[in-house]
Amino acid sequence: ITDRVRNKALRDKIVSAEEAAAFIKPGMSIGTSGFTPSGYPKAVPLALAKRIEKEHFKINLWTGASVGPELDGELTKVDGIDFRMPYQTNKDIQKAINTGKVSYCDLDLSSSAQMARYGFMKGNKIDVAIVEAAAITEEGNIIPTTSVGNAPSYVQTADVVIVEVNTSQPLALEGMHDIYVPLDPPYRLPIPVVRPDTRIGTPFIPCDPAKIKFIVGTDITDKVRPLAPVDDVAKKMAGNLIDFLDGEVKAGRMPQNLLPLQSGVGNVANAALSGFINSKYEHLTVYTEVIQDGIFDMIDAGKLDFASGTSLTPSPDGQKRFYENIETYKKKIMLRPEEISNNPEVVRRLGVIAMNTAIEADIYGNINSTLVNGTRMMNGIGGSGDFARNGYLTIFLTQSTAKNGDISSIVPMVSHVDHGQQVVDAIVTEQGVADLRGVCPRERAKLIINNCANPEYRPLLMDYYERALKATMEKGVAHTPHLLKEALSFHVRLAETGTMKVK
Ligand code: 0RQ
Repeated sequence: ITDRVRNKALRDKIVSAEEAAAFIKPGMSIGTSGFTPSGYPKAVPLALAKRIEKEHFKINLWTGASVGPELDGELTKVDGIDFRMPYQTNKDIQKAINTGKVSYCDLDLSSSAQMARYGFMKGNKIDVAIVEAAAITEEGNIIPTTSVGNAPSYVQTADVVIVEVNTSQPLALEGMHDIYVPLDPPYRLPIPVVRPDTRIGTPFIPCDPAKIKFIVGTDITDKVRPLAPVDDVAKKMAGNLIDFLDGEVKAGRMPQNLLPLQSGVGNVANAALSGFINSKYEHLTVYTEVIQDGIFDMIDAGKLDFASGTSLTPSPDGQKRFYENIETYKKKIMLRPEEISNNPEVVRRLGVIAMNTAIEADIYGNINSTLVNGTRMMNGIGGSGDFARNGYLTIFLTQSTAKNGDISSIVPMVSHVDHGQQVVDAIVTEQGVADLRGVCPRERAKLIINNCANPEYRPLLMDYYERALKATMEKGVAHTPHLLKEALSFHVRLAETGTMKVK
């Protein structure tokens, strides 16, 4: 790694992962780079997990979003995490969160960095920032790798910085990043991003070299994950989405090349993006957080002019494709801190088309993205709220059923609300589209049930709605008709019988 540490004086700080991990004390708050299983530190967390296994203590872990198994997985297995924020997807930590072993604070990603800077979080401050780097510059600044996440703010606020220089990450990543940390109130200035490709910051994370206490070399690769193949149901959903956007262009509400696209993470979001590849749209732009395979496909198909995000989140195949063609992709991709990629001000200014995935939606258009049956944490809100609340057009996608049809993704009342009906412009499933703009709740219910619900569940949902309407009309309380004793009956039936279907 010596060549990658360009500041000669800093080379004296190169130590083993074990030596660096030995610095971490029980109860410390650690802020790491990483957003999805990309660009997170690996060697120091693995060494820390080994130490915790022997010495039995806990730390608080603050990241950009989800990270790889070397962090959430290994540290959870040794019971080493007390507090975790702001997003996760690892099965081990999910179990620990849902059994009460880990205190998890699920946050809008755009505000997680400033919460660290404001001193709002447990422990109030970050003791140690651990950041993965492709290189360290002559000045001691840090060149990030496949994600930026919250690393710039964690470096800024931490007392001590540990840099993991990862030689599996190509040096060609240098130049892809645009690092900008806003000033805090009361002197905050406008964030000057006016197009997805506007460059506003530096290609490195500014860092006072005196803060860098240890540098560790590693070649452990990002543990990217495969995506589900785009099946027929997903294709239908993507087709419905494109038809809906076609209508917007025809109606003159959107330009011929649409507006900057944002799409969430996961199988549904990737499938949605796949719809654009064979569409008529050209010169598309993307202003999003995660850059998945679908975006590489759009670049390869010549459909995409530029993509701004905070993280590259390819599948293993996509990762190979990216590394092999990095010089081409680099011209069209920029990675920013998540505070900027997801920034409410910028999302509103650019007029982003926000396309996120729901776990379930209710007949009035409220969306649950985080808690299965209202109690089991899945991943977290991630950036979905940042984009949904500020988008030009806010769309939620979901397949109409889950778990082989035993769960209806459209329910009378969601068991938890992440996105209130006021921000939801449209719901798209493989069945169709409910355009909810300017529509009152009673009309919304009919649109969502008839256009989006699975035919198998439509009669049950309509029966609920009609009885709720009658009962609330009689009392003059029918703005949003509900039968409180039955509102969660689909969920109760699922818990009791294993299916939402009436047997
Ligand atoms: O379960 O994992 O046991 O197979 O949820 O579902 O259909 O594969 O969809 O990968 O797109 O994830 C909402 C979780 C969807 C995700 C969610 C079960 C289903 C399966 C996954 P298994 P799919 P996806 C950008 C923006 C919130 C954060 C966000 C998410 C698993 O998109 O976390 O949008 N979103 N961030 O069987 C019970 C239901 C269900 C259900 C699906 N109604 N009830 N289980 N599942 N619907 C990203 C970031 O911010 C970083």
